[in-house]
Amino acid sequence: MANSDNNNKTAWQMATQVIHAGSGHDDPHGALAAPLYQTSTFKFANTEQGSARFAGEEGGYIYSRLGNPTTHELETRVAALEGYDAAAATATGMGAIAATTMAFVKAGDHIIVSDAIYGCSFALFSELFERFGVHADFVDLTDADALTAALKDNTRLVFLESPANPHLKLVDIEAVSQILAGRDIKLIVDNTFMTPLLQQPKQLGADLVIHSATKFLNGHGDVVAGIVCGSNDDIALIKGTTLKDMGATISPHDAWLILRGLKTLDVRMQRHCENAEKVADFLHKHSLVRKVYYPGLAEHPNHSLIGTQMRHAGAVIAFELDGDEAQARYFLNQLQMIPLAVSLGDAETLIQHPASMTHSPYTPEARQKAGISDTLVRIAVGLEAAQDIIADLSQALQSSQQRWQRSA
Ligand code: 4LM
Repeated sequence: MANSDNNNKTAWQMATQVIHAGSGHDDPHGALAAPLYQTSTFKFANTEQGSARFAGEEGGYIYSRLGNPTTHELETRVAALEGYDAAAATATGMGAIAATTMAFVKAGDHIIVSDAIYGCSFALFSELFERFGVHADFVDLTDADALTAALKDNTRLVFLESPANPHLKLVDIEAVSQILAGRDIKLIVDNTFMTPLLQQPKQLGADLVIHSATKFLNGHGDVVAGIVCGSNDDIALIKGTTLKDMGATISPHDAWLILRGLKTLDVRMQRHCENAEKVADFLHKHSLVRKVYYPGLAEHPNHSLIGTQMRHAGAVIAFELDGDEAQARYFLNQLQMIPLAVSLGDAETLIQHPASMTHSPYTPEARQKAGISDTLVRIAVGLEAAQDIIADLSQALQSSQQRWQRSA
């Protein structure tokens, strides 16, 4: 029996919602897990039915680029968690950002983007859209006056990440939405670092919420995918235009894997967050670490948003070593358990060098302006025992220290 009224179960705790909310699959055999419809196309009973489906006069599936029952199950599940009517799952997080933005802009339009975001999002807004006549201004959205000054008559959307990749700068989302109130401007929040368990941008005024589902939502490092959540009208526009015709559609198998991952999102996030607190504390106290960027630390400039905008600081930490870029690279090369890899939200703790990796699409000037230095290291804390993560960081820091002392 389909749990068709599950979207209304808002009284459930999030731990329950990640398992039940939005589930609507109706398998004739009563399968508990959502069935995987690994099919590219769907048979019509006759030409009348086929034509009616294409004309939108009859529901039902046509072709998996346009929709698929496994994908739909993922969409209703994540939409319910984020508190929206609907969602569109995409091939990657970048696919979600591109498809969403393109659904709402045309040549000559203007968009405002937060000054610190993921490197490929920066490239998309600063280079690719520019080629099609859509200009983006990168603005410090923590500064209300700067946002107000950047608004133009042709501004169509504001895009932000909070916490920002890679150094966890926070934007007061509600303050931004209040400035945009009454204007025909979509506020789009990339909630990848938080998940709906830690932050629900809809409650803060966001029109659309995007995830790289590659990260915490899936949680197992075996999928690249994205999703955008919003109103029925906005999602219908994205599905009916950019997704349909450009085809950044998710594979049903990837949707199925994310459905599997979602069930443990609550317990995973708890461990991720507990571990991150311990790692941040360790780094903060270490003599070789010059600065730690983690909103959970009292010294973070937006620490007060913890407990209001966001329930927890999350599991991504950035830090600066007390040395130069060569020293930062030496430290990264000494790690034994922690893989040197981009991405985040996996069981494995992952560590990387943003300036030469995730944020290499920035120009050096743009990186400097956004505060992404060459000595910055980003760690996405995983699910291992915190003491083992800390032991690996500790031995790598110690060996770096010895090497620097030798060469001093
Ligand atoms: C990374 N990030 O940081 P796909 N939005 C945010 C992201 O961090 C990312 C994307 C979108 C990293 C990938 C290598 C806040 C990606 C893009 O990779 O297209 O699913 O998501 O390490």
